[in-house]
Amino acid sequence: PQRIHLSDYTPPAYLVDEVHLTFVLDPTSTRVKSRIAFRPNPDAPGTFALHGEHLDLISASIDGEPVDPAFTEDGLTLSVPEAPFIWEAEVEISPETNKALEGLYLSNGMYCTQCEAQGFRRITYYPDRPDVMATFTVRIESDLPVLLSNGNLTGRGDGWSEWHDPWPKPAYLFALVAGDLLDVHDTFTTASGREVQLAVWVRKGDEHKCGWALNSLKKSMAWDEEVYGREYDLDIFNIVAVDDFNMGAMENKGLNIFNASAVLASPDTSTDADFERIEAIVAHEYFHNWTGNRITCRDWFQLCLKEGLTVFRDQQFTSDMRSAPVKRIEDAILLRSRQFREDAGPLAHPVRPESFVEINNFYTVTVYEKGAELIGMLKRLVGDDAYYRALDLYFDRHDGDAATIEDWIKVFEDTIDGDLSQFMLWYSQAGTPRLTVTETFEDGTHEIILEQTIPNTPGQTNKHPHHIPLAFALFDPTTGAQLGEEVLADLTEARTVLRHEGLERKPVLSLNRGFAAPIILDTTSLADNRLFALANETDSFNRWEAARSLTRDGLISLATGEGGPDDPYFDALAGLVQDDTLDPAYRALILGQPSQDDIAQAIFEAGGTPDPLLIYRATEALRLRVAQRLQDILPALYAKMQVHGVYSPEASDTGKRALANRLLGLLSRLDGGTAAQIQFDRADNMTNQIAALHALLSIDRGQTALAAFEAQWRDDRLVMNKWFSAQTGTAAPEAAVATARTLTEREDFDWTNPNRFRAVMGGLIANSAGFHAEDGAGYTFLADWLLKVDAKNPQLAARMSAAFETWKRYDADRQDLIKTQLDRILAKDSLSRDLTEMISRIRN
Ligand code: B3K
Ligand code: ZN
Repeated sequence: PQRIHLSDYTPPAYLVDEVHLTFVLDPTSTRVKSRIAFRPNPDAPGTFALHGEHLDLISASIDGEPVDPAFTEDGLTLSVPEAPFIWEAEVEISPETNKALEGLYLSNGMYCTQCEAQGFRRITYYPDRPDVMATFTVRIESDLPVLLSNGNLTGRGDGWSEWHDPWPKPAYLFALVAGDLLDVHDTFTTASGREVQLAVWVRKGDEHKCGWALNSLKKSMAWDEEVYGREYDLDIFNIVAVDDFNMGAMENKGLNIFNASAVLASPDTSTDADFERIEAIVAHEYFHNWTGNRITCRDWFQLCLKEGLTVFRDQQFTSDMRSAPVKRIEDAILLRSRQFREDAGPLAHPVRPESFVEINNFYTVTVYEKGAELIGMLKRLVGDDAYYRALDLYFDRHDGDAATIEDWIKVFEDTIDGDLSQFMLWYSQAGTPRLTVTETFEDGTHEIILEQTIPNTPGQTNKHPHHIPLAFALFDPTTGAQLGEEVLADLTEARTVLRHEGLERKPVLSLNRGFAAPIILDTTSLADNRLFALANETDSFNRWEAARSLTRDGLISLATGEGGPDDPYFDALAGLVQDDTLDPAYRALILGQPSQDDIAQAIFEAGGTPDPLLIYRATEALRLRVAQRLQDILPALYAKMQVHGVYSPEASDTGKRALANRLLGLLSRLDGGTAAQIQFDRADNMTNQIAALHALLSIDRGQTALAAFEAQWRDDRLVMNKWFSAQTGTAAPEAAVATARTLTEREDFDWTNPNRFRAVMGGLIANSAGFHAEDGAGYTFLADWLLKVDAKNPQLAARMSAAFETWKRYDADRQDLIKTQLDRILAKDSLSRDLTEMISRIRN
């Protein structure tokens, strides 16, 4: 397969003004007629070529004259007039047999599309690249009652409908849906008075699960007007729920298509976390209308232009809807466990990659989450006021463009009249920067010496220092009071010294407040500050961080055969958890443990070899010790955190349930599951039901509840996914692979449904000690499934294969076992481009 390089970019040789498509839908022989107005690009003359894959070309003509194109590896080519012309073609495709879930496919009798990044070429011949933008007119013919496409409805009759999207768009934003659907609708009036028809389209029976998504959509629309001054630009906004979908959702212009799990919500079937996730994904896709659709990407290397910015915007939105400190901690947990891990392993790549074989492999936590962190840092560096002025300029200057990261940074440079070339390195250098901190104190002068290094990553060595905005504060060691205001230091050198004079005592440092820079702080020298921070820290992130860091060190100590945390740690935890001035959601986070995988990474980074089983035992042992220390207060606090009355997914009740359920997990270590069983039996919402089930399963008392849960929910696919993942996720290490195998043998384990496959396999992978079982059974099991799934759905297989990215952390035996599986996968004939690229990168 061919490797594509950013440096090889050339503009399109032919531009498109208008696209007309007619679909005559049929499960195995859908006909797609296209009528496309092309014109030569005066700035970039070249040959005419169209992308196309898995298409059966029936006929083609130019300006009405039949033509006979030459087929190429990824489409066709043909000599064409040096003047505007009309290309017409008819192709046949088979949605029913398309299990890759890319292009046009059938999901439970419903037609739908997924075109990002390069799925449109599976629908018809087209210049399938984001810098070719055109208006689309679409006619759909089918007996199905609901026929949808992008833009506004322009006509409809028996067995057909017609749509026109006035906004020029790249093909990846094209969408079509046809099915027996119902809509739940509402309206939104924009700031300038335009009334927009909003609808969520679902199967019969799911109507009662649409309210939350609709409400989230309205909140998003209002928020984007208020905060970014962005109004919606069509008369209709449709959301469709689809059962089989490779990711969360897709921002197609005016017709967002969602994984059913990212849109359907009701208290008895969805957890608080589901509600929060749905709110955020609805917002994310809606926000793409400006950051992604109105301004799109010139090429796929610029993916972070739309994704990093849109993630940042949805994070801001969630912070405003809920608790900003809690959201920041949640984001940091995700970033550190997933993105830092990616950055530290064989799959590390810059936020703007320089080359790829399969672009779908680059929809990563680095592009998305680290991409969002870069926006956050930019905002810190220039200040809020300049940030929003820069964004106004961006929307103004680039509306209708397919833009680049250079365009984006230029907008900021012009706004602040400054030079951000060093900041640009964040987009091109992979790897998480490490900041080593040392301090000196002499004659009232305190020095903080900060040394910055960026580790080598595949293909990249000898990196330049980054421009890091580092927020810090000093505290008085005796009074515990903060000394002066928080300061933002601009680190641009490999070594920086921050000096403070005239101090009576050596101050206590609080660094990288708010986790404003996505870096690893080497805090060995600050370890003594953590109990102080738990008591005195004024930055909510760093206070949580102190607890987190103590918990992590306690687990490492236990996992490496030492004694674990001391009394002061447990005392501090007990104090915090009972502190009613703290948000319950925050207290729940304080009680949380890093994942076993995080501990493995930490041990590896400290030069050790992690033993998954010992780490598992350490997490269990620490939970028990925390439970014992909190023994006297657990029942009362658990009772106090119960929420009575009508269920609400808003932050305040959610926080109480989060704390209550965290306490329940601890309680069940002491009472053998009595409280958890009572909660399970009485639960009137999914949050409490599934938390109780998890608590019971974790202490191996879950069989009765498991059966009851299945009997209650066997007909609800989304709820049953929770049932599947709960089992693989909580199984004891020695039973995990067998549990997963048994589940995959069930009738209702339909692995062509990505949600179901991820439920079982994702649960197993998260169960570190189970997946990394000494005999290698977890590795063989995953490899078997990757091979099987890859033959139908390469994206799904490729994504799951990242579970192997950490293999070099482990002992020689485990490494050998994994290597054997990686080589076995690579040896398979007709492996997809997706999985070949992933496994080869991991193997190196
Ligand atoms: N833009 C889509 C992701 C497309 C993934 C293609 N493999 C969803 C999102 O980020 O909003
Ligand atoms: Zn996105």
